Amino acid sequence: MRNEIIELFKEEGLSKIGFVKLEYFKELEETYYLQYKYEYKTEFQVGNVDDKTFKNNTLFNSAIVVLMPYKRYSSNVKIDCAYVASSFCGIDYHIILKDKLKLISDFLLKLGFKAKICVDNNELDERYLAYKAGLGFYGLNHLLINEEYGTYFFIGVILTDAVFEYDEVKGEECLKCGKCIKNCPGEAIKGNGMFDGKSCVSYINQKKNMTSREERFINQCIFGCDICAEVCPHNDKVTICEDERVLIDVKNYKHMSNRNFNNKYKNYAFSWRGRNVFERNINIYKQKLEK
Ligand code: B12
Repeated sequence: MRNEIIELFKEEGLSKIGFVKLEYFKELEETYYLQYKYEYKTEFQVGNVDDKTFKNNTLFNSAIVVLMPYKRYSSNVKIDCAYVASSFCGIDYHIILKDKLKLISDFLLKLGFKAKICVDNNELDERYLAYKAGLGFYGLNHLLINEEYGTYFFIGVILTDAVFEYDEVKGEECLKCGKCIKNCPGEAIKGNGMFDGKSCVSYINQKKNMTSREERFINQCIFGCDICAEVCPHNDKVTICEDERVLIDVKNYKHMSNRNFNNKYKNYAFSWRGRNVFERNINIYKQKLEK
């Protein structure tokens, strides 16, 4: 069955797949503890040490983890255009990845197994599962790094009660050059295993109520942040894409109605936060340009 699943994913263009035995991962106590001890946790973040998903899980035995690469764009954009981070440039990955995962979950359901699709919409630490599945290693920047895709991929998971032959963690390691730490605009990357989610610019530009101190971090990349990925030497092999991307002509930007915003952007991942956050960030960047 393992091979059949791998083949089904391959037909969908996905070739990085791993299988993990679901259990209570004791080592997370240490890492979660570190993350959350200093109030670094944001409302977007998942998991608790006593998370039932890992502790008392009786529904599922395994996680099938898959990586889906996304295009890497350059931040070399004309100064009067705002843009969104690479991960938000294409059609929403939640839509694409869930469709692909559905084929596998249907396959498992037909065989009489349980199957639950997870892409960001769950309490699971997806990076950790992908790490356990042997699909990558942790960078100092806290992103998971795959030897072929660098950091430019999304993670999708299927939980199932089926049992498989499982994969193992790979031995590779981050070069620990420290460029991500030096270049992180919010100083979110601490370098000692901790990540201050509240200072990550990707968090700041997605949150609803921003303080005036936080406004200082709004820049040309108005949604998400690519800096810790751009400077990472593990991404040197990832080609920079020249395709069209979402660019916003800031000086000529006109206020949009919700309906127009949805018509134009509803299939992009950045639209999840709605028009207000999008326009707020454009306006802050516009004011900075005018100064
Ligand atoms: C909340 C969230 C955010 C928040 C907080 C990010 C953060 N670092 O926690 C914000 C909005 C800031 C964010 C930003 C981004 N995110 Co995000 N995010 C999530 C989400 C929904 C939950 C993450 C979470 O709370 N994890 C729990 C915490 C405790 O994990 P952690 O911070 O990674 O802490 C672990 C590490 O410290 C780890 N660890 C560190 N070193 C080592 C070493 C070893 C050996 C071990 C065992 C463990 C370990 O141990 C901790 C526990 O596992 C996940 C989807 C999901 N459900 O997992 C996507 C996810 C992590 N994000 C993703 C992406 C693409 C991004 C952005 C690149 C988007 C962008 N361009 O702006 C940035 C990158 C920021 C960064 N450097 O991490 C991808 C990651 C892809 C990848 N290659 O890693 C995910 C998996 C979404 C997906 N389905 O693909 N994100």
